[in-house]
Amino acid sequence: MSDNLNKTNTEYDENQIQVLEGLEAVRKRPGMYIGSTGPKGLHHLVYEIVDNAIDEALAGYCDEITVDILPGDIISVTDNGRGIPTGIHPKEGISAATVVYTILHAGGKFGGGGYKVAGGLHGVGASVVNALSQWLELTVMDGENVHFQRFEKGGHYDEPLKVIGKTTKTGTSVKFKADPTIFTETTVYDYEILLTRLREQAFLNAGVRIVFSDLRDEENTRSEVLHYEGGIREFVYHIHKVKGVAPLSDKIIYLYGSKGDSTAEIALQWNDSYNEDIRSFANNIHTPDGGSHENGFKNALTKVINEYGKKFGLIKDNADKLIGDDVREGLTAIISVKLTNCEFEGQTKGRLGNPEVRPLVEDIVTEKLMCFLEENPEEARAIFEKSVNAQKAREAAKKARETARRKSAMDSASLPGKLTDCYEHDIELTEIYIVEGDSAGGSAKQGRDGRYQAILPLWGKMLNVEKARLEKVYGNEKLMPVVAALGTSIGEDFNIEKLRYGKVIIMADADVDGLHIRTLLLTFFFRYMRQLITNGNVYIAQPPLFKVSKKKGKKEIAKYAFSDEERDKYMVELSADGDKINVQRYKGLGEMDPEQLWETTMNPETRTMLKVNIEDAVRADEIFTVLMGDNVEPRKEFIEKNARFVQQLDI
Ligand code: 1YM
Repeated sequence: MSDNLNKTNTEYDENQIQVLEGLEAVRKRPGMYIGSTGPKGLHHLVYEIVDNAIDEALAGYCDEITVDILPGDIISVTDNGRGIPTGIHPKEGISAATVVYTILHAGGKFGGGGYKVAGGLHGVGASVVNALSQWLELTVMDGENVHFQRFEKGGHYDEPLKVIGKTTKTGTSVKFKADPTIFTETTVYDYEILLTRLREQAFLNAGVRIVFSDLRDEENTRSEVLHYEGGIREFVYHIHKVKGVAPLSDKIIYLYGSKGDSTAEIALQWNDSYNEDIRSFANNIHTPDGGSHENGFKNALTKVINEYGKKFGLIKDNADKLIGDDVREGLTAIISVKLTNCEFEGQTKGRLGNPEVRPLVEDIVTEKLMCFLEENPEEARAIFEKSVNAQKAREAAKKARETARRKSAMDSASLPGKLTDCYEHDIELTEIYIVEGDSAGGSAKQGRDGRYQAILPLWGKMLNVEKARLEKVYGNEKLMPVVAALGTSIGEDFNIEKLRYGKVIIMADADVDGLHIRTLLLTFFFRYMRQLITNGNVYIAQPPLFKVSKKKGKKEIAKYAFSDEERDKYMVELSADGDKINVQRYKGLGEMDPEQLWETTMNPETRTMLKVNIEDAVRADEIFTVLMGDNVEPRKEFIEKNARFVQQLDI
C-alpha cells in the first residue's frame, strides 16, 4: 500500500487507504464478487469490462468494441465511445476514471441520466477487475488528449491519470492481465467461451459491432466480427442453424413493447424438432431459471394459440385445449427485457423477480402475436398443427406411461437387474455411479464401498432423444434402468422426494464414446429430470488419464495424473532419484483394477468430481442436438471445431 502514501493531502491519503482496503477485500474474497476463481470467474473479468463498453453503446455514443486476447493471455478491450470522464471527482479529489477503477461499485453512480443495462453476474464493475489483476492499463481519449494510468498488484498505482499525448479520437481502452496468484487454476482464456458470450451480447444489443480476435498464437490467429442488425431475431436464426434443425416457416416472429422505462422484446420461431429452447434475459443478463418475464411469455403464448384455435373453429371443446407443453414443442424463443431496476432471485440469482414484468410481457404477446397469426394464416396454420400433433403425442405418451406403470417398470420395487444397490437408504449418504461399459461396471462393483455406493452399468443402444418424444423414452432400454434406479420418474411425474441417492455420478471414459454417454445422460436429465440438476444432485466422476509409477524393491510407487501437465510433473518427481519410471495412459475405466478405480475415482476422501450446473446441462443439450440431429453438416463442423469438447462439457 505504501506506493500510494507519498501524497501531500492528508484527506487524499485517507481516501487511498480506504480505496485499497476496498480492493483488498475483493482480493480476500474474490468469489463474492465474481462467483469463483476458476475458469468461470476468469472469463467473468472480460465480461465486466465489455459490459461497460456495451453500456456506452446503448447510451448511443459508441458503435464499435474491440476485444483481443493477446499473447500471455492479456485482455485488451477498446471502445470508440466518449471515454470515461477524466475530470477530478469532487468528492474523491482524484480523476473520475481512477475512481471507476479503484472504488468498489463506483460505476454509474455519477454518470447521471439513463440507466445501466449491461451488467455481470453480480453487477460489479471495473474496480473488481482491477483488484484481481496482476496489472491493468487504462487509456482514455477525449478528442483532445490521451490519458493514461497503470495499476499493479490489484489496484496499486504510483502515478495518477496523466496526459501522455494528443488525439482527435475518443474512446476507452483497457488492458489487463488476470492475477495468477488469485486465479490459481488457470489464467488461460477459452476462445469459444468468450466468443459465445460476446456473440450473445451482440445479439442482445442490435447494431453493436464487436470485433473479437485471438492473437495469442501468431501462427494461428482467429478473428470474428459480431454485428447483428437483426438483434435477437438473428439469435433465433443462429440457434437453429447451429442445431441444424429446420424452421417451420422462414418468418421469425418479433414482438416488442414498452411501458414507462421498461422494454420487452421477443423473437420466436418453431422448428421441426420436439424440444423447446427458451432463453430469457433481463438487462442483458441471462436468467437460466426464468422468472416473471418467462412466465408472462409462456402464459400468453398458450392463451393466444388456444384463442386462435377457437376463433377459427379448430378447437371445439375444452377437451381439445392445448397445454403449454403442446404449444412450446419445437419452439425457440429469446425474451429480452430491459428495466431500470432488476431484482434477481433464487440461490444462484438466475431468476427474474420483478412482478410488473409479467403483465408487460403478457400484454405484448397477447396483442402482437394474435396480430401476427391473423396476418399470416399459412404460418398460423403450421404452428397450430404442430401444437395439435404435440397434443396427440402427449396423449399417446400418457397411455404408454400408464402401460409402463402397470408393468411397474417405473416402480422402485422392481429395480433394474443390473443395479448393484447399496445397503444404506439415507440419501444424505448414498450415491449411484452410472457406469458405461460392463468391464468398468465390474471394477466399480468390486472397488466400491457397498454401504453407500450403488453401481448401475449401462448397456444397450443409445436412443436418439432429440428425435424421440417422451413415449419413446419410456420404452428405452438404456434410459429406463436409470429412471427406475433413481426412483423419481420423469417429466410431469418427476418427484424429487422419491430420489433414492443423494449423488448421481456419471462415470464414463475420457474418449468420444464416454463423451457421448455423458452428453446423452446430461441432456436426458436436463429435459426430463431438470430438478436433479438445479438441486445439485448430478456429478461427473473424474478418472485419471495417466498412471506414473516406478518400482522400489518389490513395492510399486504410483501417482495418478488428471492432465498432461500433472503427468509431466509426476514424471519429474518420480525420476528424481534416477529411477526408471513407467507411464501408462488409461484408455478406459475398464483398464483400472478395482483398487485403482476406488482410490482414484470413487473414494470420497481422495476423488475429485465435477458438480453439474444448469449451464453445463444447457451446453450438453446444445451439443447433443448437433451430435444427434439429422443434419450432417453442422455435426461435422461441430466435431472439427470442438476437438476439445471434453472441456466444453466440463466448465
Ligand atoms: C473498455 C471499457 O469503460 N467505456 C466507457 C465507460 C464510461 C463511459 C464511456 C462514460 C459514461 C458516462 C459518461 C455516463 C463510464 N463512465 C463512468 C463514470 N469501456 C468503457 N465509456 N461519460 C462516459 O455514464 O454518464 C463509469 S463507466 F462513472 F465515470 F461516469
